[in-house]
Amino acid sequence: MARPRLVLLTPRGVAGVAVVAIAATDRTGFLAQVLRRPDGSAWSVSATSADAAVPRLALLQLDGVAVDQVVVVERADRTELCLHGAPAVLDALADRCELVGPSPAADRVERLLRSARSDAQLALALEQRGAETLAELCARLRRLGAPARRREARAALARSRVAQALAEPCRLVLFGAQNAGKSTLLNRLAFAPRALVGDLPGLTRDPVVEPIELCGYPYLATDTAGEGDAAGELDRAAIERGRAERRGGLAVLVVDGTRSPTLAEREWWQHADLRVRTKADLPGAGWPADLVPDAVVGCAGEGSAVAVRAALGAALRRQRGLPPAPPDGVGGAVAWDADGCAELAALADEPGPAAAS
Ligand SMILES: Nc1nc2c(ncn2[C@@H]2O[C@H](COP(=O)(O)OP(=O)(O)O)[C@@H](O)[C@H]2O)c(=O)[nH]1
Ligand SMILES: [Mg+2]
Repeated sequence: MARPRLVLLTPRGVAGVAVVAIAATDRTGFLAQVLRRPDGSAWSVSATSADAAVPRLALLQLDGVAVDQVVVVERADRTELCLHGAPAVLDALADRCELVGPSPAADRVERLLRSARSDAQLALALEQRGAETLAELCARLRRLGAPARRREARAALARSRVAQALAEPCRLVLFGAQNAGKSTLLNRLAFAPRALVGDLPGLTRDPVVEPIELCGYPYLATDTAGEGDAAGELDRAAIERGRAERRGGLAVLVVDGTRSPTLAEREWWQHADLRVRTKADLPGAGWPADLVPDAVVGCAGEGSAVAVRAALGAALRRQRGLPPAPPDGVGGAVAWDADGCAELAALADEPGPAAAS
């Protein structure tokens, strides 16, 4: 007999309840094998519509041993079993069938629901839980005429970018010269004295990583060792580590705005994703007109944090081309990965996926 397919409807956990579903076509023989009525007599699938969605108690019996009490709900197209979801029970069932987890997209939404750090993330997860799936959306778009299909696919792509940016923190890596003010900036962004600050060059060695939210979008801000003369082996290693951190993240150059940028800073200016002129609360001299920063901040005192966060958050939103963070979800189905975005881009007659940065 072919192994029946059992779909896991709830995320795998270490405890709690697991709900699994078996399709109507697979169920009769399998359920007769593994279920008993509470009095131990044989289980029969009640396919009458009058019984639909009526929960019934049963014993889950594997190799003649009752291992769990389960609630069975029969529906027209499937039977659902609400198990006590201890991993051992699921594993024992998985040995007897093909246990299929939730789709990656559904899993993504469940994880967001459980790990949400803001109201906006929670609202997005709840919205996406009830929204059309991407497959349903794409099937619907294929039935539309070309102009409407393109328009809706483009809107879905834009929604996807926002949803991905809301759900997945973007890595920010602060870099620049020693004493530029990177650690002070990180502390303002974090609303807390996370990194040591001082006039001593080479003070920051290990990267300091802090989850933060700016203008409603989540980030992982990383403070790194300043570029400059390395007094010894440890400082050289710290600078190398900082450079490695920048790969794959948004490189945020921090420049001390009280003096003229050095040649090295002019070089980094070309390659940075975002350029911040700091110490704007102090009198400055010699800032060149040709270097226009994305944000200008003064980080003196903890009281500056709100303004610093607003300035950097707005600059990042501009740099990433993101709208104001929507507090109540994005308004429809989204693609969570590059393949999904490519499918939507094809429906929009666009050349490639708009990957989230
Ligand atoms: N007034 C003022 N001082 C700052 C500002 N940012 C940094 N500093 C000071 O500049 C020095 C170096 O700062 P720090 O954050 O340790 O620089 P880092 O080496 O780039 O991490 C410290 O004495 C800070 O207090 C700022 O925006 N305003
Ligand atoms: Mg530092």
